[in-house]
Amino acid sequence: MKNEYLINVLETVKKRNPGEPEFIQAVTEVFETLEPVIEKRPDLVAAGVIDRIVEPERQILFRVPWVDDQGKVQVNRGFRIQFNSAIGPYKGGIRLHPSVYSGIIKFLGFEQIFKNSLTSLPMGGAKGGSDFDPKGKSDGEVMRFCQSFMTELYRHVGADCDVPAGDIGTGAREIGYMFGQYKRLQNEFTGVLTGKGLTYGGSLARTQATGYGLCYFTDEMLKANGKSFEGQTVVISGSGNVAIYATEKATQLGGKVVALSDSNGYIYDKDGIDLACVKQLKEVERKRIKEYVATHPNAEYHEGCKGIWTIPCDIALPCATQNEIDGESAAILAKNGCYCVAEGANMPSTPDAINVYFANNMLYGPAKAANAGGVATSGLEMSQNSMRYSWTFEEVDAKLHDIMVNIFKACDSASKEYGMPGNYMAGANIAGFLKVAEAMKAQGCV
Ligand code: NDP
Ligand code: 2IT
Repeated sequence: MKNEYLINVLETVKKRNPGEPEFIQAVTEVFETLEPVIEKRPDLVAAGVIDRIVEPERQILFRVPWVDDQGKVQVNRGFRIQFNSAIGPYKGGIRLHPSVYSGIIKFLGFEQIFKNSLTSLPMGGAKGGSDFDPKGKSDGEVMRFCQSFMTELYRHVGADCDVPAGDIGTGAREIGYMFGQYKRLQNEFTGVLTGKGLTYGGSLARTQATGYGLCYFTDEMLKANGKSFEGQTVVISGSGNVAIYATEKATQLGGKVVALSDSNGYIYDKDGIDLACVKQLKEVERKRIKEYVATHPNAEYHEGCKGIWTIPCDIALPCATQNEIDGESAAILAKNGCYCVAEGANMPSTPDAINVYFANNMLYGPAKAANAGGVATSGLEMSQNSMRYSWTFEEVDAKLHDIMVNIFKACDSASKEYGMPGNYMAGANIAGFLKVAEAMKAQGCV
Protein backbone atom coordinates (compact mmCIF):
# COMPACT_ATOMS: atom_id res chain seq x y z
CA MET A 1 0.00 0.00 0.00
CA LYS A 2 1.50 3.33 -1.09
CA ASN A 3 -1.20 5.91 -0.38
CA GLU A 4 -0.04 8.09 2.56
CA TYR A 5 -3.53 8.89 3.71
CA LEU A 6 -4.62 5.22 3.87
CA ILE A 7 -1.36 4.30 5.62
CA ASN A 8 -2.06 6.94 8.28
CA VAL A 9 -5.66 5.84 8.85
CA LEU A 10 -4.49 2.22 9.14
CA GLU A 11 -1.94 3.29 11.77
CA THR A 12 -4.75 4.91 13.80
CA VAL A 13 -6.83 1.73 13.47
CA LYS A 14 -3.90 -0.33 14.76
CA LYS A 15 -3.39 2.00 17.75
CA ARG A 16 -7.08 2.07 18.62
CA ASN A 17 -7.58 -1.70 18.38
CA PRO A 18 -4.57 -3.35 19.99
CA GLY A 19 -4.62 -7.13 20.26
CA GLU A 20 -7.27 -7.51 17.54
CA PRO A 21 -5.36 -9.00 14.58
CA GLU A 22 -8.45 -10.26 12.72
CA PHE A 23 -9.90 -6.76 12.57
CA ILE A 24 -6.60 -5.27 11.36
CA GLN A 25 -6.41 -8.02 8.72
CA ALA A 26 -9.90 -7.21 7.42
CA VAL A 27 -9.26 -3.45 7.28
CA THR A 28 -5.85 -3.90 5.62
CA GLU A 29 -7.35 -6.06 2.87
CA VAL A 30 -10.05 -3.50 2.12
CA PHE A 31 -7.63 -0.54 2.17
CA GLU A 32 -5.19 -2.28 -0.19
CA THR A 33 -7.92 -2.58 -2.80
CA LEU A 34 -9.37 0.91 -2.26
CA GLU A 35 -6.22 2.78 -3.31
CA PRO A 36 -7.43 3.52 -6.86
CA VAL A 37 -10.80 4.71 -5.53
CA ILE A 38 -9.17 7.08 -3.08
CA GLU A 39 -7.05 8.56 -5.82
CA LYS A 40 -10.09 9.07 -8.06
CA ARG A 41 -12.45 10.38 -5.35
CA PRO A 42 -10.89 13.13 -3.21
CA ASP A 43 -14.44 14.21 -2.30
CA LEU A 44 -14.89 11.01 -0.27
CA VAL A 45 -11.61 11.66 1.54
CA ALA A 46 -12.72 15.25 2.27
CA ALA A 47 -15.99 13.93 3.70
CA GLY A 48 -13.95 11.79 6.12
CA VAL A 49 -15.61 8.62 4.89
CA ILE A 50 -12.52 6.44 5.36
CA ASP A 51 -11.76 7.83 8.85
CA ARG A 52 -15.36 7.20 9.89
CA ILE A 53 -16.01 3.80 8.28
CA VAL A 54 -13.34 2.01 10.36
CA GLU A 55 -14.81 3.13 13.68
CA PRO A 56 -18.02 1.32 14.78
CA GLU A 57 -20.99 3.62 15.37
CA ARG A 58 -21.69 1.78 18.63
CA GLN A 59 -20.17 -1.15 20.56
CA ILE A 60 -22.17 -2.91 23.23
CA LEU A 61 -20.42 -5.24 25.68
CA PHE A 62 -22.41 -6.97 28.41
CA ARG A 63 -22.53 -9.67 31.06
CA VAL A 64 -24.59 -12.78 30.28
CA PRO A 65 -25.24 -14.71 33.51
CA TRP A 66 -27.17 -18.01 33.40
CA VAL A 67 -27.63 -21.09 35.56
CA ASP A 68 -26.42 -24.50 34.28
CA ASP A 69 -28.10 -27.88 34.82
CA GLN A 70 -26.13 -28.39 38.05
CA GLY A 71 -27.54 -25.16 39.47
CA LYS A 72 -24.19 -23.39 39.11
CA VAL A 73 -23.98 -19.77 37.94
CA GLN A 74 -22.11 -19.33 34.64
CA VAL A 75 -21.03 -15.98 33.23
CA ASN A 76 -20.37 -15.27 29.56
CA ARG A 77 -19.60 -12.09 27.71
CA GLY A 78 -22.05 -10.68 25.13
CA PHE A 79 -21.18 -8.40 22.22
CA ARG A 80 -23.07 -6.39 19.62
CA ILE A 81 -21.11 -4.09 17.37
CA GLN A 82 -23.31 -1.76 15.33
CA PHE A 83 -20.80 -0.77 12.70
CA ASN A 84 -22.54 1.27 10.05
CA SER A 85 -26.14 2.35 9.40
CA ALA A 86 -25.58 4.54 6.31
CA ILE A 87 -27.73 2.45 3.96
CA GLY A 88 -30.17 0.69 6.31
CA PRO A 89 -30.78 -0.72 9.78
CA TYR A 90 -27.84 -2.60 11.30
CA LYS A 91 -27.87 -6.22 10.15
CA GLY A 92 -25.66 -9.22 10.85
CA GLY A 93 -25.40 -12.52 12.65
CA ILE A 94 -24.68 -13.65 16.18
CA ARG A 95 -21.70 -15.99 16.68
CA LEU A 96 -21.66 -18.32 19.69
CA HIS A 97 -18.19 -19.85 19.99
CA PRO A 98 -15.57 -19.94 22.78
CA SER A 99 -13.11 -18.02 20.54
CA VAL A 100 -15.39 -14.94 20.38
CA TYR A 101 -13.87 -11.64 21.61
CA SER A 102 -14.17 -8.09 20.35
CA GLY A 103 -11.59 -8.55 17.53
CA ILE A 104 -13.66 -11.34 15.95
CA ILE A 105 -16.97 -9.47 16.21
CA LYS A 106 -15.32 -6.30 14.89
CA PHE A 107 -13.83 -7.96 11.80
CA LEU A 108 -17.14 -9.65 11.05
CA GLY A 109 -19.10 -6.41 11.57
CA PHE A 110 -16.71 -4.47 9.34
CA GLU A 111 -16.97 -7.00 6.49
CA GLN A 112 -20.74 -7.08 6.90
CA ILE A 113 -20.95 -3.39 5.86
CA PHE A 114 -19.60 -4.14 2.37
CA LYS A 115 -21.34 -7.50 2.02
CA ASN A 116 -24.74 -6.06 2.85
CA SER A 117 -24.16 -3.21 0.43
CA LEU A 118 -23.38 -5.72 -2.34
CA THR A 119 -26.74 -7.47 -1.87
CA SER A 120 -28.39 -4.26 -3.18
CA LEU A 121 -30.86 -4.44 -0.25
CA PRO A 122 -31.07 -1.65 2.36
CA MET A 123 -29.08 -3.10 5.26
CA GLY A 124 -26.30 -1.59 7.38
CA GLY A 125 -23.52 -3.65 8.97
CA ALA A 126 -23.34 -5.24 12.44
CA LYS A 127 -22.29 -8.42 14.20
CA GLY A 128 -22.76 -9.86 17.65
CA GLY A 129 -21.99 -12.90 19.69
CA SER A 130 -20.70 -14.45 22.84
CA ASP A 131 -17.92 -16.72 24.08
CA PHE A 132 -20.65 -19.19 25.08
CA ASP A 133 -20.12 -22.68 23.62
CA PRO A 134 -23.43 -24.38 22.71
CA LYS A 135 -21.58 -27.69 22.15
CA GLY A 136 -22.37 -30.25 24.81
CA LYS A 137 -25.02 -28.05 26.48
CA SER A 138 -28.57 -29.24 27.07
CA ASP A 139 -31.51 -27.54 25.35
CA GLY A 140 -32.42 -26.04 28.73
CA GLU A 141 -28.96 -24.54 29.18
CA VAL A 142 -28.97 -23.12 25.66
CA MET A 143 -32.43 -21.63 26.31
CA ARG A 144 -31.39 -20.00 29.58
CA PHE A 145 -28.28 -18.56 27.95
CA CYS A 146 -30.27 -17.20 24.96
CA GLN A 147 -32.89 -15.66 27.24
CA SER A 148 -30.23 -13.95 29.36
CA PHE A 149 -28.41 -12.73 26.23
CA MET A 150 -31.62 -11.20 24.86
CA THR A 151 -32.58 -9.72 28.23
CA GLU A 152 -29.78 -7.20 27.68
CA LEU A 153 -29.74 -7.10 23.87
CA TYR A 154 -33.46 -6.37 23.42
CA ARG A 155 -33.06 -2.68 24.32
CA HIS A 156 -30.47 -2.19 21.54
CA VAL A 157 -32.19 -4.00 18.63
CA GLY A 158 -35.48 -3.78 16.72
CA ALA A 159 -36.99 -4.44 13.29
CA ASP A 160 -36.11 -0.91 12.07
CA CYS A 161 -32.96 -0.50 14.15
CA ASP A 162 -30.83 -3.66 14.26
CA VAL A 163 -31.80 -7.15 13.09
CA PRO A 164 -29.52 -10.01 14.25
CA ALA A 165 -29.47 -13.55 12.74
CA GLY A 166 -27.49 -16.78 12.88
CA ASP A 167 -23.78 -17.47 12.44
CA ILE A 168 -21.44 -20.12 13.90
CA GLY A 169 -23.20 -21.83 16.81
CA THR A 170 -26.46 -19.93 16.26
CA GLY A 171 -29.06 -21.87 14.30
CA ALA A 172 -32.82 -22.26 14.32
CA ARG A 173 -32.94 -23.40 17.96
CA GLU A 174 -31.01 -20.39 19.31
CA ILE A 175 -32.88 -17.90 17.11
CA GLY A 176 -36.17 -19.35 18.39
CA TYR A 177 -35.21 -18.87 22.04
CA MET A 178 -33.94 -15.34 21.40
CA PHE A 179 -37.05 -14.38 19.43
CA GLY A 180 -39.33 -15.72 22.15
CA GLN A 181 -37.56 -13.67 24.80
CA TYR A 182 -37.56 -10.50 22.68
CA LYS A 183 -41.31 -10.81 22.05
CA ARG A 184 -41.96 -11.34 25.73
CA LEU A 185 -39.89 -8.35 26.85
CA GLN A 186 -41.01 -5.93 24.15
CA ASN A 187 -44.58 -7.23 23.80
CA GLU A 188 -44.21 -6.94 20.03
CA PHE A 189 -44.28 -9.53 17.25
CA THR A 190 -41.89 -8.08 14.69
CA GLY A 191 -39.11 -9.23 12.40
CA VAL A 192 -36.40 -8.40 14.94
CA LEU A 193 -34.36 -11.50 14.07
CA THR A 194 -34.00 -13.42 10.82
CA GLY A 195 -33.53 -17.15 10.37
CA LYS A 196 -36.73 -17.70 12.34
CA GLY A 197 -38.68 -20.96 12.18
CA LEU A 198 -41.23 -21.27 9.38
CA THR A 199 -44.18 -21.31 11.80
CA TYR A 200 -43.38 -17.85 13.21
CA GLY A 201 -42.23 -15.57 10.43
CA GLY A 202 -39.16 -17.27 9.00
CA SER A 203 -38.51 -17.24 5.27
CA LEU A 204 -38.50 -20.35 3.15
CA ALA A 205 -34.99 -20.96 1.73
CA ARG A 206 -33.19 -18.96 4.47
CA THR A 207 -31.71 -22.21 5.84
CA GLN A 208 -30.32 -23.10 2.41
CA ALA A 209 -29.47 -19.54 1.36
CA THR A 210 -25.79 -19.11 2.24
CA GLY A 211 -24.69 -22.44 0.77
CA TYR A 212 -26.96 -22.18 -2.28
CA GLY A 213 -25.94 -18.55 -2.83
CA LEU A 214 -22.26 -19.50 -2.62
CA CYS A 215 -22.77 -22.03 -5.43
CA TYR A 216 -24.82 -19.59 -7.53
CA PHE A 217 -22.01 -17.04 -7.24
CA THR A 218 -19.34 -19.67 -7.98
CA ASP A 219 -21.30 -20.99 -10.96
CA GLU A 220 -21.49 -17.46 -12.39
CA MET A 221 -17.77 -16.91 -11.83
CA LEU A 222 -16.99 -20.27 -13.47
CA LYS A 223 -19.24 -19.53 -16.46
CA ALA A 224 -17.64 -16.12 -17.00
CA ASN A 225 -14.34 -17.99 -17.29
CA GLY A 226 -15.56 -20.77 -19.59
CA LYS A 227 -16.02 -23.40 -16.89
CA SER A 228 -18.77 -25.02 -14.78
CA PHE A 229 -19.39 -27.33 -11.80
CA GLU A 230 -20.17 -30.22 -14.15
CA GLY A 231 -17.92 -33.21 -13.42
CA GLN A 232 -15.66 -31.22 -11.08
CA THR A 233 -14.28 -32.54 -7.79
CA VAL A 234 -15.20 -30.24 -4.93
CA VAL A 235 -13.75 -30.04 -1.40
CA ILE A 236 -15.85 -28.24 1.23
CA SER A 237 -14.67 -27.54 4.77
CA GLY A 238 -16.99 -27.43 7.77
CA SER A 239 -20.18 -29.46 8.14
CA GLY A 240 -22.52 -26.82 9.53
CA ASN A 241 -25.28 -24.80 7.92
CA VAL A 242 -23.21 -23.28 5.11
CA ALA A 243 -21.22 -26.44 4.26
CA ILE A 244 -24.30 -28.69 4.15
CA TYR A 245 -26.26 -26.53 1.70
CA ALA A 246 -23.17 -25.76 -0.39
CA THR A 247 -22.75 -29.54 -0.73
CA GLU A 248 -26.39 -29.91 -1.75
CA LYS A 249 -26.26 -27.21 -4.45
CA ALA A 250 -22.76 -28.06 -5.77
CA THR A 251 -24.00 -31.63 -6.27
CA GLN A 252 -27.20 -30.46 -8.00
CA LEU A 253 -25.04 -28.38 -10.35
CA GLY A 254 -23.05 -31.48 -11.36
CA GLY A 255 -20.08 -31.32 -8.99
CA LYS A 256 -18.83 -34.23 -6.85
CA VAL A 257 -18.21 -33.19 -3.23
CA VAL A 258 -15.67 -35.58 -1.72
CA ALA A 259 -14.80 -34.06 1.67
CA LEU A 260 -16.27 -32.25 4.68
CA SER A 261 -14.83 -31.44 8.12
CA ASP A 262 -15.41 -30.12 11.62
CA SER A 263 -12.99 -28.68 14.15
CA ASN A 264 -11.71 -32.17 15.03
CA GLY A 265 -11.00 -33.65 11.60
CA TYR A 266 -12.18 -34.37 8.06
CA ILE A 267 -13.85 -37.13 6.07
CA TYR A 268 -12.85 -38.09 2.53
CA ASP A 269 -15.37 -40.09 0.51
CA LYS A 270 -14.14 -40.73 -3.04
CA ASP A 271 -17.63 -41.89 -4.05
CA GLY A 272 -19.12 -38.51 -3.19
CA ILE A 273 -20.50 -37.41 0.18
CA ASP A 274 -23.79 -39.00 1.28
CA LEU A 275 -25.50 -35.78 2.32
CA ALA A 276 -28.59 -37.40 3.89
CA CYS A 277 -26.26 -39.08 6.38
CA VAL A 278 -24.43 -35.81 7.15
CA LYS A 279 -27.74 -33.96 7.68
CA GLN A 280 -28.90 -36.65 10.10
CA LEU A 281 -25.60 -36.59 12.03
CA LYS A 282 -25.25 -32.82 12.17
CA GLU A 283 -28.74 -31.30 12.02
CA VAL A 284 -30.63 -33.93 14.01
CA GLU A 285 -28.18 -35.77 16.27
CA ARG A 286 -25.58 -32.97 16.73
CA LYS A 287 -22.75 -35.52 16.43
CA ARG A 288 -19.15 -35.26 15.16
CA ILE A 289 -18.32 -35.72 11.46
CA LYS A 290 -16.12 -38.74 12.24
CA GLU A 291 -19.30 -40.79 12.90
CA TYR A 292 -19.81 -40.77 9.09
CA VAL A 293 -17.21 -43.51 8.54
CA ALA A 294 -19.07 -45.90 10.86
CA THR A 295 -21.75 -46.29 8.17
CA HIS A 296 -19.51 -45.58 5.14
CA PRO A 297 -16.61 -48.06 5.22
CA ASN A 298 -15.16 -46.76 1.94
CA ALA A 299 -14.72 -43.29 3.42
CA GLU A 300 -11.69 -42.18 5.45
CA TYR A 301 -11.53 -40.04 8.57
CA HIS A 302 -8.41 -38.04 9.46
CA GLU A 303 -7.80 -36.10 12.67
CA GLY A 304 -7.05 -32.37 12.33
CA CYS A 305 -8.84 -29.98 10.00
CA LYS A 306 -5.95 -28.60 7.93
CA GLY A 307 -5.34 -31.87 6.05
CA ILE A 308 -8.56 -31.41 4.08
CA TRP A 309 -6.70 -29.01 1.75
CA THR A 310 -4.29 -31.79 0.71
CA ILE A 311 -7.12 -33.66 -1.05
CA PRO A 312 -6.82 -33.09 -4.81
CA CYS A 313 -9.79 -31.08 -6.14
CA ASP A 314 -10.81 -28.65 -8.87
CA ILE A 315 -12.89 -26.35 -6.68
CA ALA A 316 -12.44 -25.58 -2.96
CA LEU A 317 -15.22 -24.01 -0.91
CA PRO A 318 -14.02 -23.13 2.63
CA CYS A 319 -17.16 -23.02 4.79
CA ALA A 320 -15.90 -23.34 8.38
CA THR A 321 -14.13 -20.34 9.89
CA GLN A 322 -11.61 -17.49 9.54
CA ASN A 323 -8.01 -18.11 8.45
CA GLU A 324 -8.60 -21.81 7.82
CA ILE A 325 -6.51 -21.75 4.59
CA ASP A 326 -2.96 -20.45 5.05
CA GLY A 327 -0.25 -19.92 2.41
CA GLU A 328 0.99 -23.47 2.77
CA SER A 329 -2.46 -25.04 2.29
CA ALA A 330 -3.16 -22.72 -0.65
CA ALA A 331 0.11 -23.80 -2.30
CA ILE A 332 -0.88 -27.47 -1.92
CA LEU A 333 -4.32 -26.78 -3.41
CA ALA A 334 -2.70 -25.04 -6.39
CA LYS A 335 -0.11 -27.79 -6.87
CA ASN A 336 -2.88 -30.40 -6.93
CA GLY A 337 -4.70 -28.55 -9.72
CA CYS A 338 -7.35 -26.62 -7.81
CA TYR A 339 -8.24 -23.60 -9.96
CA CYS A 340 -11.11 -22.04 -8.03
CA VAL A 341 -11.62 -21.01 -4.39
CA ALA A 342 -14.90 -19.41 -3.31
CA GLU A 343 -15.51 -18.49 0.32
CA GLY A 344 -18.60 -19.60 2.22
CA ALA A 345 -16.98 -18.73 5.56
CA ASN A 346 -15.99 -15.19 6.49
CA MET A 347 -12.29 -14.41 5.85
CA PRO A 348 -11.27 -18.10 5.58
CA SER A 349 -8.12 -17.29 3.57
CA THR A 350 -5.07 -15.67 5.14
CA PRO A 351 -3.38 -12.85 3.16
CA ASP A 352 -0.64 -15.35 2.20
CA ALA A 353 -3.25 -17.75 0.84
CA ILE A 354 -4.84 -14.98 -1.25
CA ASN A 355 -1.40 -14.12 -2.69
CA VAL A 356 -1.01 -17.76 -3.71
CA TYR A 357 -4.41 -17.73 -5.49
CA PHE A 358 -3.44 -14.66 -7.53
CA ALA A 359 0.10 -15.92 -8.24
CA ASN A 360 -1.44 -19.09 -9.71
CA ASN A 361 -4.19 -17.29 -11.67
CA MET A 362 -6.87 -19.12 -9.70
CA LEU A 363 -10.46 -17.88 -9.69
CA TYR A 364 -11.06 -16.35 -6.28
CA GLY A 365 -14.56 -15.52 -4.98
CA PRO A 366 -14.13 -13.45 -1.79
CA ALA A 367 -16.44 -13.99 1.19
CA LYS A 368 -18.11 -10.58 1.10
CA ALA A 369 -19.51 -11.42 -2.31
CA ALA A 370 -19.64 -15.21 -2.36
CA ASN A 371 -21.44 -15.75 0.97
CA ALA A 372 -23.76 -12.74 0.75
CA GLY A 373 -26.72 -14.99 -0.11
CA GLY A 374 -27.42 -15.66 3.56
CA VAL A 375 -27.85 -12.06 4.57
CA ALA A 376 -29.57 -11.26 1.26
CA THR A 377 -32.23 -13.83 2.09
CA SER A 378 -32.41 -12.38 5.60
CA GLY A 379 -33.23 -9.11 3.85
CA LEU A 380 -35.99 -10.93 1.96
CA GLU A 381 -37.26 -12.31 5.30
CA MET A 382 -37.41 -8.73 6.65
CA SER A 383 -39.45 -7.65 3.59
CA GLN A 384 -41.88 -10.53 4.05
CA ASN A 385 -42.25 -9.73 7.77
CA SER A 386 -42.98 -6.06 6.99
CA MET A 387 -45.57 -7.06 4.41
CA ARG A 388 -46.99 -9.74 6.72
CA TYR A 389 -46.76 -12.11 3.80
CA SER A 390 -44.65 -15.05 2.68
CA TRP A 391 -43.23 -16.04 -0.65
CA THR A 392 -42.88 -19.65 -1.82
CA PHE A 393 -39.56 -21.47 -1.72
CA GLU A 394 -39.24 -21.09 -5.50
CA GLU A 395 -39.89 -17.33 -5.33
CA VAL A 396 -37.26 -16.76 -2.64
CA ASP A 397 -34.75 -19.06 -4.35
CA ALA A 398 -35.24 -17.23 -7.67
CA LYS A 399 -34.67 -13.85 -6.00
CA LEU A 400 -31.56 -15.24 -4.27
CA HIS A 401 -30.25 -16.51 -7.60
CA ASP A 402 -30.77 -13.09 -9.25
CA ILE A 403 -29.06 -11.32 -6.35
CA MET A 404 -25.99 -13.59 -6.55
CA VAL A 405 -25.73 -13.16 -10.34
CA ASN A 406 -25.93 -9.39 -9.87
CA ILE A 407 -23.29 -9.47 -7.13
CA PHE A 408 -20.94 -11.31 -9.47
CA LYS A 409 -21.63 -8.74 -12.21
CA ALA A 410 -20.99 -5.84 -9.81
CA CYS A 411 -17.64 -7.35 -8.71
CA ASP A 412 -16.66 -8.10 -12.30
CA SER A 413 -17.44 -4.63 -13.61
CA ALA A 414 -15.84 -2.77 -10.68
CA SER A 415 -12.68 -4.89 -11.12
CA LYS A 416 -12.57 -3.86 -14.78
CA GLU A 417 -13.44 -0.20 -14.20
CA TYR A 418 -10.61 0.16 -11.68
CA GLY A 419 -8.03 -1.61 -13.83
CA MET A 420 -7.88 -4.99 -12.06
CA PRO A 421 -9.92 -7.32 -14.31
CA GLY A 422 -10.56 -10.74 -12.75
CA ASN A 423 -9.67 -9.50 -9.26
CA TYR A 424 -13.12 -10.06 -7.75
CA MET A 425 -11.77 -9.29 -4.26
CA ALA A 426 -10.95 -5.74 -5.35
CA GLY A 427 -14.24 -5.59 -7.28
CA ALA A 428 -16.28 -6.66 -4.23
CA ASN A 429 -14.54 -4.22 -1.90
CA ILE A 430 -14.87 -1.31 -4.32
CA ALA A 431 -18.49 -1.94 -5.33
CA GLY A 432 -19.55 -2.55 -1.72
CA PHE A 433 -17.67 0.51 -0.48
CA LEU A 434 -18.89 3.03 -3.06
CA LYS A 435 -22.59 2.75 -2.21
CA VAL A 436 -21.96 3.11 1.52
CA ALA A 437 -19.47 5.94 0.96
CA GLU A 438 -21.91 7.95 -1.18
CA ALA A 439 -24.59 7.52 1.50
CA MET A 440 -22.19 8.57 4.27
CA LYS A 441 -21.13 11.65 2.33
CA ALA A 442 -24.74 12.61 1.57
CA GLN A 443 -25.77 12.31 5.23
CA GLY A 444 -22.99 14.59 6.47
CA CYS A 445 -20.53 14.13 9.30
CA VAL A 446 -22.45 11.74 11.57
P1 NDP B 1 -22.23 -23.69 11.97
O1 NDP B 1 -22.10 -23.44 13.41
O2 NDP B 1 -23.48 -24.26 11.42
O3 NDP B 1 -21.04 -24.61 11.46
C1 NDP B 1 -19.72 -24.24 11.63
C2 NDP B 1 -18.82 -25.33 11.06
O4 NDP B 1 -17.47 -24.87 11.01
C3 NDP B 1 -18.82 -26.57 11.92
O5 NDP B 1 -18.57 -27.70 11.13
C4 NDP B 1 -17.65 -26.29 12.86
O6 NDP B 1 -17.08 -27.43 13.44
C5 NDP B 1 -16.67 -25.62 11.93
N1 NDP B 1 -15.82 -24.71 12.72
C6 NDP B 1 -16.22 -23.67 13.49
N2 NDP B 1 -15.18 -23.10 14.10
C7 NDP B 1 -14.11 -23.79 13.71
C8 NDP B 1 -12.73 -23.68 14.01
N3 NDP B 1 -12.26 -22.73 14.84
N4 NDP B 1 -11.90 -24.58 13.39
C9 NDP B 1 -12.38 -25.53 12.54
N5 NDP B 1 -13.70 -25.67 12.24
C10 NDP B 1 -14.53 -24.83 12.81
O7 NDP B 1 -21.90 -22.28 11.28
P2 NDP B 1 -22.21 -21.80 9.80
O8 NDP B 1 -22.18 -22.92 8.85
O9 NDP B 1 -23.40 -20.93 9.87
O10 NDP B 1 -20.96 -20.82 9.55
C11 NDP B 1 -19.79 -21.24 8.86
C12 NDP B 1 -19.06 -20.02 8.32
O11 NDP B 1 -19.91 -19.34 7.39
C13 NDP B 1 -18.66 -18.96 9.35
O12 NDP B 1 -17.45 -18.36 8.95
C14 NDP B 1 -19.79 -17.95 9.24
O13 NDP B 1 -19.38 -16.67 9.68
C15 NDP B 1 -20.04 -17.98 7.75
N6 NDP B 1 -21.33 -17.49 7.29
C16 NDP B 1 -22.50 -18.00 7.77
C17 NDP B 1 -23.71 -17.52 7.29
C18 NDP B 1 -25.01 -18.09 7.73
O14 NDP B 1 -26.03 -17.67 7.18
N7 NDP B 1 -25.06 -19.02 8.67
C19 NDP B 1 -23.76 -16.45 6.29
C20 NDP B 1 -22.47 -16.03 5.80
C21 NDP B 1 -21.32 -16.53 6.30
P3 NDP B 1 -17.38 -27.79 14.98
O15 NDP B 1 -18.77 -28.33 15.01
O16 NDP B 1 -16.33 -28.77 15.35
O17 NDP B 1 -17.23 -26.49 15.73
O1 2IT C 1 -21.99 -13.56 7.99
C1 2IT C 1 -23.17 -13.42 7.63
O2 2IT C 1 -23.48 -12.79 6.62
C2 2IT C 1 -24.21 -14.07 8.44
N1 2IT C 1 -23.89 -14.75 9.41
C3 2IT C 1 -25.66 -13.88 8.11
C4 2IT C 1 -26.16 -12.57 8.65
C5 2IT C 1 -27.64 -12.33 8.51
O3 2IT C 1 -28.07 -11.28 9.02
O4 2IT C 1 -28.36 -13.12 7.91
